[in-house]
Amino acid sequence: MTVAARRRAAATPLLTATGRCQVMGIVNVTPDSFSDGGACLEADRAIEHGLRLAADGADLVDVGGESTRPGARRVPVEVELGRVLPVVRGLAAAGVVVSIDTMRARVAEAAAAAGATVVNDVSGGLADPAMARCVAHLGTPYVVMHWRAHSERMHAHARYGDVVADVVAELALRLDRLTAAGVNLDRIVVDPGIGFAKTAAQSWHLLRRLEELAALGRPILVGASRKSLLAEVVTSGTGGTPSERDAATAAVSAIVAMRGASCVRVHDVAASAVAVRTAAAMAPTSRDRQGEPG
Ligand code: PMM
Repeated sequence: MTVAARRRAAATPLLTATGRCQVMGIVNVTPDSFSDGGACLEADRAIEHGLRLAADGADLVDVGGESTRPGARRVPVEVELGRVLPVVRGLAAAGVVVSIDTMRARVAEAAAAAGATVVNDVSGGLADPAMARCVAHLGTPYVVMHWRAHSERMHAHARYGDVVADVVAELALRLDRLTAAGVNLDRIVVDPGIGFAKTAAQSWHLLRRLEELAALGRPILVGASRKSLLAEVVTSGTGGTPSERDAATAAVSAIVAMRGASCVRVHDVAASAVAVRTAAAMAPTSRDRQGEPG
């Protein structure tokens, strides 16, 4: 790793102990993402949106150019590069910490050259055999999500014995394989992959038993924002449009922050920025633990 890359990696908030859960804002430069597809397809609008998320309190902004909605088809690598690179460049130049949401080593590498300092790979290295070596070389923090198959086929893979135990075991295997390929374990963040090859009930189990992911010994990122599992807690009775799930998303952010998550990936940053600060303010202090009055 170069000195500059080491400095960038060290400066990324994902792996820095700040005492509170970090907020990753989402910029999907796609026509078809499930909740915000098409809103940011032009680079200028995507950059403007990313800047707004940073102003709303995002600690970092995640830029993606390929939808992973259930049933989504893959896009050619050139299309993905064309979507994300100007946005990564524009946001990084404005001083925003940028993560690149990609399953492709080529995109991760080009995005890092354009200023991204975190790689967020929903496939945890399974989609592209070149990703492990790429990330090892870049030395950036690497978000390793639990994943079983591409979006077109993922529903057929939502079969588990005990979903939490199976996700922990599969992520542990991923960590072994990635570190064997040269990825620094200290740079890895794990993610249970809410909604990816999981039914709503399975996703709720993972959130309910989030503490069990701590067995992996790595920071935990949770991406539940606007996802379909939240439909059942929306009070409109219809499950709500994706943006009507923002209040539920913020509630999840507060709860998982209190239960040890290091980062939440969300569309509505302002609400979750308040939620994670509320969780931090309510966390027991060492005085509370010793039974001293405040
Ligand atoms: N979910 C989506 C995309 N990228 N990355 C991580 N690490 N975790 C997630 O849960 C995740 C992700 C799909 O949601 P979107 O279409 O709203 O971005």
